[in-house]
Amino acid sequence: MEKLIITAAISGAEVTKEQNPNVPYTVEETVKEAKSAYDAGASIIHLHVREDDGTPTQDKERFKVVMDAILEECPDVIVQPSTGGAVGMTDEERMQPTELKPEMATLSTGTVNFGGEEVFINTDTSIQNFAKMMLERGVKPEVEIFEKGMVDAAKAYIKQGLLKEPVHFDFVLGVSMAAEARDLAFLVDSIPAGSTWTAAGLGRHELGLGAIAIAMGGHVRVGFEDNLYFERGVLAENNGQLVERIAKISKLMGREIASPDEAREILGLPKRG
Ligand code: KMH
Ligand code: ZN
Repeated sequence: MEKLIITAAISGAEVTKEQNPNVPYTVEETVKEAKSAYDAGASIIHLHVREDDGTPTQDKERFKVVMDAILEECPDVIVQPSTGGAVGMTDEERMQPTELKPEMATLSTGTVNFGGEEVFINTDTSIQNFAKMMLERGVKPEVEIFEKGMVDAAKAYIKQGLLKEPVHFDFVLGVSMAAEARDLAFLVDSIPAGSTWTAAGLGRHELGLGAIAIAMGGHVRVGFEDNLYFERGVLAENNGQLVERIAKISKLMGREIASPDEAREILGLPKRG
């Protein structure tokens, strides 16, 4: 089977040091987390950045400093900034990191409830603008899917020429849609032939959904954005611990781990210059 691409969502925008003191805020902490994930086998770093006090920001300059520092330590890694940012940010704020022309960035194709009063809003107009800008800037979207309607929306954007095939999807399950094997199977069955996909299970679903994705031939995302625990009641010490565990499971299941350049090839990204 194809090698496994591991994405590490090292920081997130909603998780805090109060929940796990190892959540990175400063540039140094964020680089340390990226390096621990990279050393353990992650080929993609999905990146949110924070101010030193933990406030989420999409500030282009902050992203540049963090991305440059990550690439110093992990020279071949694929850095994938978030364009989701944090709930409540404007589209203009959210789009800023794509000005840096990263190889990839996320793109959510629908609106989703995050619990309580929190709604992650993505209107049709916003999504079209985000997709257009990513096309212009040569940034490959990772299409973030929280439920099946977002796959159908993505297919409409393909038809409109706003998403180029082959599309790479990330199924983030356990937020809106459940994270059962049948949910993942339904989504995988719904995407266009030739697409690639990753699964990210929230919290206690991270491990089980990851193993299912490995068996199905997909790829896996782990990390503090999705899950702060190594096991029930035990906080993860760093992102590397979570990456190392899924890499071990993958190898036991007969799938080797993709290097960043192998991940580029699988995802159809241009070779590094
Ligand atoms: N933090 C959420 C509002 C993404 O990174 O693109 C958005 C999110 C998805 O996490
Ligand atoms: Zn994210």
